[in-house]
Amino acid sequence: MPLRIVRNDITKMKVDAIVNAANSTLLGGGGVDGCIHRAAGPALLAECRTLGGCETGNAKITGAGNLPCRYVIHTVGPIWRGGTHGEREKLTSCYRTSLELAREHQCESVAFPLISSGIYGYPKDQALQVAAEAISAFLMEHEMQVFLVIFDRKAYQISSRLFEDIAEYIDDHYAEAHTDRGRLLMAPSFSDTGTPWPSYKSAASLREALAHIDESFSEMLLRKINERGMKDSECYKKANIDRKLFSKIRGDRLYRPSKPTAAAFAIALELSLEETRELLGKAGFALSRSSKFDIIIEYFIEHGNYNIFEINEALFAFEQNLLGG
Ligand code: AR6
Repeated sequence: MPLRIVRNDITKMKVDAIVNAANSTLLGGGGVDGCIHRAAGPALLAECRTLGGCETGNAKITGAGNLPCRYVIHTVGPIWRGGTHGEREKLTSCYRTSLELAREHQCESVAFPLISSGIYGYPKDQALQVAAEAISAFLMEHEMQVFLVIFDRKAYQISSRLFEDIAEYIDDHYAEAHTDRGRLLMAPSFSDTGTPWPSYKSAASLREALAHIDESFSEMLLRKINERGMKDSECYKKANIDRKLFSKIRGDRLYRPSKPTAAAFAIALELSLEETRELLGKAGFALSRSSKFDIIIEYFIEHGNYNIFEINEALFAFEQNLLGG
């Protein structure tokens, strides 16, 4: 999965490069900077001394001392001063220049902390949004495995309005699924093959479904990609799926994806709820209102928001599996 949000201590990440949220002297400090220098040992500071500092929004690369990665990329995030001093542009630039530096050094995997969101005071929800946007823009152009490492789940927030809105949506739909009426409405129906049978709103969509009754998940996926005039790469990147997994699905008519993979393609293809149910059904899954994961997916589709990184932020906040491979 090209962008993954994980909870970990960044010094433990086994990737080609980790990124340090440094200050302009590059001579160490508190927060993640302190953790990285402590874990790397004195060789890192010795190499940093030769770099002559670094400007805000820029990045420099060194070896990694005793860390399990090969490189440390030091970037200097902006100090938050109310958001009107070009903070967003500078923070975006930190991610972009760090990723470019990683690519120049043939790194295939990179881990970032949430730059500027600690001592530098950038509001965490906004810092996360900038990070996800900047990384996903880069991943539309390049192949790389990128991790966004969140140290402490409590320190992690999606915007509180979005959180409350989703929480409310979950409450409403959970309640619906647990009343008798809701239960009847939600009772899954199955076809002969045991595949959940989606409901069709119109005769046309039923005809359309019958025409593709023998279609497998991978065939349906490839057909939808064609119908939308998308390139394969555009689709798997939007789905946050790596090329290898996509090739496997493409080459195996009967490939059975996991639910997060199947749902990720539904989001990449911007399918309606009905079409999403149909695609998931091809992989043997249903969208149920007894599952938070499913309700969150439904929430975003209903709101016409197909940004997989935003959806993953919300899934992460509600402690659910993330979309992708
Ligand atoms: N692994 C992953 N994330 C971490 C770790 C860790 N081990 N430790 C902290 N974080 P900060 P900044 C998170 O303050 O805001 C230093 O003194 C932390 O929870 O490290 O860019 C530098 O020298 C937060 O979400 O960096 C600069 O002077 C995020 O990392 C200044 O701090 C960034 O917090 C830079 O401030």
